[in-house]
Amino acid sequence: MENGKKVMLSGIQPSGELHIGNYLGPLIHWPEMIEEYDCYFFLADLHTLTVRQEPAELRKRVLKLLANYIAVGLDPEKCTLFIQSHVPAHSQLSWVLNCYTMFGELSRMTQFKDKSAKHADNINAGLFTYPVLMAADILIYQPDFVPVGEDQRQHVEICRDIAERFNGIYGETFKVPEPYISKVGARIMSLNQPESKMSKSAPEGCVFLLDKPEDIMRKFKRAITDSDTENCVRYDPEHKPGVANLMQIYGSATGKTYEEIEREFDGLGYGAFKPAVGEAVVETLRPIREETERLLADKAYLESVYRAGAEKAAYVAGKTLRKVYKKVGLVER
Ligand code: ATP
Ligand code: LTN
Repeated sequence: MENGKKVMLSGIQPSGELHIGNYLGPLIHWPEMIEEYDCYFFLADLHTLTVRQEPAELRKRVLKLLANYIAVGLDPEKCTLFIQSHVPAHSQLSWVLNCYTMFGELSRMTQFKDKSAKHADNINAGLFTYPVLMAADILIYQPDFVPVGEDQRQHVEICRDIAERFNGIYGETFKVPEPYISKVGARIMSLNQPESKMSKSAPEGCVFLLDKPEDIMRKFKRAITDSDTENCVRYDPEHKPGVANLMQIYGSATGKTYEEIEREFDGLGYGAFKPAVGEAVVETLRPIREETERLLADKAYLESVYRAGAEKAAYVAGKTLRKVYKKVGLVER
């Protein structure tokens, strides 16, 4: 805790282009947090290695994601932005925590089961211990809150279990963090398959942050609504998942409630609603796209940001790591 402020931390994998699920879910809320909390936001490049990557592509994506972070409003002067692999203490703590995490608990992780099914030819140990590295990422900064999307709740829960287990054996060492999941936008669904979450691994249903306005409009005009004959904008996720998802996206982009949206499109139908959602998203993303492009042209600036971030992060992370090494009985150098 710095200046008595609560601590907040989160990360995103540079595993592909950011989509509006990543943005309207967790990321959109991060800039407002930097005023109130002591925030750490990082790029989880080590996690990305759990799935085979093209090295040159991965390097480019890291810079792009950093530019995205700054473009959405994460001012590097007001929060700590860094690259996970630049702070080796994460991996060092991860090893220790591996020895306090059970095979059975990791086997229950739904992301592990999903990703093993998707990458059946590469079910590597990193994919299995992914949540332990994530727990290390978190616990090493002693945060109060971890803002993520709904799909990451289980990983924050196992992180809490690991922290409590460790604290139970060695006495108070880690703060046990809370997940921080926004009500609207926590699970944005695919535009062409509203029963599955919008995901980089299914790009057909995604709207990407850097998509051109005409592509965004086309994607929304083609978005699946519902097979009912009602043609009425009404929030009913069970019976009308496609419309509910578009309402969620429109609500996150404009700040309007579901009742306000229903009233706005009363009697107008999907033909008016879908382009309106497209336009709201275009306007929300326009400044982000322009600012990302500007930042990507200034590599020296991006470099200065991640260097300074790593230095600040490493200082805090080092303190926790030393404390942990000492508690478990490793001899100090
Ligand atoms: P994906 O499943 O899209 O390939 P991922 O699960 O590896 O990606 P990241 O890009 O690492 O996700 O996720 C970054 C953040 O975005 C996480 O906090 C995650 O919970 C959130 N997130 C991912 N997809 C969605 C979605 N469809 N709706 C809301 N939040 C999401
Ligand atoms: N697994 C997360 C990315 C991630 C993360 C973290 C999020 C890695 N380490 C620590 C919050 C805190 C994901 O979004 N797929």
